[in-house]
Amino acid sequence: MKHSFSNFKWFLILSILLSNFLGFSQDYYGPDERRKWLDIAENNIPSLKETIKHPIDLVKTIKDTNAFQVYKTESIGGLDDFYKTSLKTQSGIILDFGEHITGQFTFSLNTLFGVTDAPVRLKFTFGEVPSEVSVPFDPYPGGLSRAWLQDEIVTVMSIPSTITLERRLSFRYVKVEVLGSSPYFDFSLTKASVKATTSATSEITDLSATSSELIKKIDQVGLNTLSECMQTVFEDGPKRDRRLWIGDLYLQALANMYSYENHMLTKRCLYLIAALAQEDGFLYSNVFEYPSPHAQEGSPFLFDYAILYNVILRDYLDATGDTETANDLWPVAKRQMDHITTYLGEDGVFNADKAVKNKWWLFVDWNDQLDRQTALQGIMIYSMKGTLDLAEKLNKKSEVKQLPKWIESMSSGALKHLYDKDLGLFISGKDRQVSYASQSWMILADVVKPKKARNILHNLQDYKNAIKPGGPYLYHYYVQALIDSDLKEDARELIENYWGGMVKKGADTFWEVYDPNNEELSPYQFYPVNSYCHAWSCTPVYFIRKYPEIFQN
Ligand code: RAM
Repeated sequence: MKHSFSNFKWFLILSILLSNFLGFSQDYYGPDERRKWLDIAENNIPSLKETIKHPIDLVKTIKDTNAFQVYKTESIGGLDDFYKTSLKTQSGIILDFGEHITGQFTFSLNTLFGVTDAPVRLKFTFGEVPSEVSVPFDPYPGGLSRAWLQDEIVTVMSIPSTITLERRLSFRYVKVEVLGSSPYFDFSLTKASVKATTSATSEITDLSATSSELIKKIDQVGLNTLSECMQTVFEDGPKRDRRLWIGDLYLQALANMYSYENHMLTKRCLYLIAALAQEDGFLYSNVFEYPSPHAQEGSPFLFDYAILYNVILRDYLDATGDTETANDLWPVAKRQMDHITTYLGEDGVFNADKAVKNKWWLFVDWNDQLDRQTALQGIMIYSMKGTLDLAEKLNKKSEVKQLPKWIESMSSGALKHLYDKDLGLFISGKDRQVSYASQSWMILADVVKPKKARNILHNLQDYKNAIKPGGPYLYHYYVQALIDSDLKEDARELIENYWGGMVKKGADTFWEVYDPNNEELSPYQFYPVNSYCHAWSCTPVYFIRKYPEIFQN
């Protein structure tokens, strides 16, 4: 008996060694656990509310240097006549649905005279903003797939007919062009509609009557943004990338907590991300639902998103009291902490260069000039604190005994090596760069107390060459840092100026990228492919509703 047990032991050791040697790695969570998580994710797919929407106007776009991206729309009226008039004579016309919509587009054609002796070829171009139905897409200079742009060519073989485009679309405007038709008959477009979908179904409470008109508008546009992104997952953008990203989820879940309260959707997303983790247990930054749930395998490991997962889980637990889910997913949160020390120096400072050299993606923001070291240091401390809090709530502190020590060494490391006393600012990287990202994350990580944080933020505002946020994702964290430092007035002004700036430029939903001084800014070298209804931009909803004393007075 003894003999066979020791044989078995040797067999086990040898097979582990062999599998390591041959490069077979083990699945960190195991297939059964993953299956269970996927099943839970599936059981929590929300049913989508469907609403039929119709165009409300006909418009044309005109160039105007004062308009957002130099294009604005102008009503040309006559929608009723449009449906009765030859489409051939109206090619290029734009239908305006009056609001941002996500859903499936249906249209009908009818003959006006003659016999349909040939197919009809139509092109529909869908735009979230006027520029998308104005700027030619080709030759396409963008860095992402050309196919994200929403232009669809349809060949209609017989008339009358009603056709629904297969692709789900996200837009307010649709341009209709006739690319081919027969001279022997004529036809009109008699109907156009969209079956709009969302999983944001609950009633929203009104803001207090003392709220300014601008704040009410910002809140509404934020709600539109969030509800459009709420489909069967929290999508980052219903036009693009139509998938679940951890960073976007974090901010959507916050806004959702103070508005639609669809916690089931958050739960589904948390399970989905967990089930689709890398084999070594660390998380992929983004996952897709179709054709079957899968992660973007092969994409670089996005460290800041992976560790923010833990904070989402903690917040979810706080909002729902659902300890079953939190306990279920605790191993995932715990595992994310194992990378804290991977590139941590003896001095308690994160070695960002080394991480990047080893192909980690440090995101933080889209601004290319940003040195990400100090921001990451802050995010690491922030997420360790969130994890510790989660552990406490689940009675699992003993499983993360290392965290208090790391928090302490990274906080003092930051103050010692990343804080410039003369400037009164945190610096980042070998060029000692000063940025909004570094200050915001250090403050959110509570490395400095509010009084010092206030000074830092004042110094930052006075510092001419500080690297500014490249988009709404980082602006969110900056606003939170202002609030945490008791700079409430500044926080309100920022929401009013930045998000309010989009509103004033006609936003129906908030944009993925927005630089007031460069409206054609795009991380993808072609601004029409930007997403103009983007998850991470919806957070004024969270701020306005969480802090009524700041925003609703
Ligand atoms: C883009 C998307 C997404 C974001 C990532 C990092 O592809 O805008 O929302 O999370 O970048």
